[in-house]
Amino acid sequence: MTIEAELPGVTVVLPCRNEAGALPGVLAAMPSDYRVIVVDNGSTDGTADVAHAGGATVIVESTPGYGSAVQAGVDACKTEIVAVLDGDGSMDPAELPRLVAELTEGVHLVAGRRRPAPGAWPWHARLGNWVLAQWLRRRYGVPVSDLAAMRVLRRQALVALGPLHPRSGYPLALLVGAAHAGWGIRELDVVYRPRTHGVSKVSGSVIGTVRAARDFWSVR
Ligand SMILES: Nc1nc2c(ncn2[C@@H]2O[C@H](COP(=O)(O)OP(=O)(O)O)[C@@H](O)[C@H]2O)c(=O)[nH]1
Ligand SMILES: [Mg+2]
Repeated sequence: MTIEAELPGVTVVLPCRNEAGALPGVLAAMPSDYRVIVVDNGSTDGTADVAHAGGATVIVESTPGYGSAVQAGVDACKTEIVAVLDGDGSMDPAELPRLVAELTEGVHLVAGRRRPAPGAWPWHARLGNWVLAQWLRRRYGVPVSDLAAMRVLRRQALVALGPLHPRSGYPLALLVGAAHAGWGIRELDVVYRPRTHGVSKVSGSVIGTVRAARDFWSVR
């Protein structure tokens, strides 16, 4: 078996499609000792330039979808710890150190449980998320009440799960994989605000939620 060279510290993966407006605020709130990888997927608004200007490493992933973007970012990480959150300003990177601190012995994943501010989370997306989290609890005993859009993980454990899902099924596939692998999982509250700029690509509309639900369904 090859022993991978692994750096200490945290790399944050930000999947971004057309997040040029929100990204400067997200990057400005990042803990200064964290590395940041922005994974762009065909943005047309200069997201990659904004990410470069903000000091992030930029990766261009050709396969569209949230899961493909996250996977590409994780593949490029070299640090012991990987964090993933949205690049739309809805989550606060300043909360990451608190999650990282919970990644103690035997814990592989610290999952953010979104505590929404008014207007942050459309009812259909929130309901779908709740139903799936209940299903995960009952079927696999995964101790979460949110599908953990913001998460902190041990990189080697994540890589060992292999490819998960190319689109919106990724967060659910991750938790199912984590259950099969017997990961230690902790859940902590995180704030969830309305995105600061731009428009939702996933669950902001009913049609987007239906698409996401179809992806989730394919994970079971
Ligand atoms: N690179 C990439 N990022 C994506 C894609 N779809 C969504 N994202 C990003 O994933 C994050 C969550 O998407 P968002 O549109 O906010 O979904 P919502 O929170 O469910 O409304 C944001 O940072 C998006 O820019 C994609 O196909 N490629
Ligand atoms: Mg969002």
